[in-house]
Amino acid sequence: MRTVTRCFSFGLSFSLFLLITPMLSAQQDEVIYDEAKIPKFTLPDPLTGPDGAKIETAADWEQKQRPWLLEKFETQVYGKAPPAPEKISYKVTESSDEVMGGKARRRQVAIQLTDDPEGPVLNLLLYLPKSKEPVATFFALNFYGNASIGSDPAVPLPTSWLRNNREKGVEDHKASEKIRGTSSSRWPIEMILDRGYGLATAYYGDIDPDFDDGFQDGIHPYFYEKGQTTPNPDQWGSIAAWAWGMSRGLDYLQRNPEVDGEKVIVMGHSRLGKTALWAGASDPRFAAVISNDSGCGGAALSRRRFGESVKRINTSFPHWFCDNFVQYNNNEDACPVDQHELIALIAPRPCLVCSAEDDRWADPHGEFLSAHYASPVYKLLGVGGLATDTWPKPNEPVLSRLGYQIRPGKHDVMKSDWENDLDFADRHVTGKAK
Ligand code: GTR
Repeated sequence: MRTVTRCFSFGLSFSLFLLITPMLSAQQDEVIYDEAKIPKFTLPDPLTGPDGAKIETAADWEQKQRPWLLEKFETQVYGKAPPAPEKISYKVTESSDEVMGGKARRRQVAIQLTDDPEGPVLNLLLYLPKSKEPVATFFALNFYGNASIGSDPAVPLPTSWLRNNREKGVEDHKASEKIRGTSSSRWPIEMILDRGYGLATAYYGDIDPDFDDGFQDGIHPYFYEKGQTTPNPDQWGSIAAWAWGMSRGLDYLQRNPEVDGEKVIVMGHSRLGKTALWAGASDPRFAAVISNDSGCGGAALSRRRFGESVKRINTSFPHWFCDNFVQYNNNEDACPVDQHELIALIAPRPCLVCSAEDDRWADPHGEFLSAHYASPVYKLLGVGGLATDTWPKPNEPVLSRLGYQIRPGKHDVMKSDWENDLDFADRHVTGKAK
């Protein structure tokens, strides 16, 4: 069996897992919040090929193992996305060089997601520091529309379907003026610009509204074959659609000469952290990847079943992953891959995994272990792995090229998260810091 031939045979913390028992019945649905209750498991080894042979060179990784793993994530976890549309078409809908007291620029761009001019549009908001040179830029999707990230009155309200939310003034799935700035604590725009980076964002619901409607709305129907009404079991769910939409955003960013298209950092929180990881893994044009509290189906190891499990996530959010992923409900060991291999797919590019101490649902320790077990791939590719073997304490970020940080507090994006993200980008993307 692949999972046996590809298993790891090293690592102190991992061997401990092998010793830890009380085995839970595979059927048990109790949420595990205790390391001692994690069932015994064996992780697939990213550096063992499907035939059991060791991957010993960068060339074997790039030519054999990486494509094999990528295909497994495509067909078993997130679902295959279609190729990019043939034409890239976008329209600048608004532009100003006098933002934030004149120190920044703003661009708003409607990106056509399909070749159909009536098809869905990704409304991208881009803030840029005034700079003569193209700037490295963070690209992160948002949960409630571009107007929610700040107080800027020039940013229109989202028009796509939104989850109802009284505090944010969303009723009947439509935004109202009340939404403006309601997510601003997660978006320290001025700090990002002051550090010399651009910030691009777009509403994830522009790509695919985040509810289970059998994939009748959003981007999916535009790619159905004649007679097809829902994606095949190995075709894209919503996470893959959001990631694909990010690639379309990147198509535009790489054409804007104000942006350094070789230095676009994909970042995301929670379900959008899962999305950021998959976007970075599936689209090597992203220069670096940062996941924040991404949890199950993101950075956390599925086989640990700690906090949110594969069954839980597939039950609560049946539209996020491809239908093939459902066969791993209470059956994680049968999956040919685990999430450390998702991070390995990003190698040798910089990747920072971020956790929050109280965010146990997302399994912070499992997020760390994913980075830890992806490390051998970074080392094989000659860039050095995660610079620690032990789970760091909160507020002691390990900003190696494959990095990890945990902070105190809850499931959220905080200013301190962005400070680490910026420090990480300074070191590994722009080289502003060593
Ligand atoms: C939770 C879900 C998590 C995470 C989170 C979020 O309900 O269980 O996997 O994605 O939502 O995106 O906010």
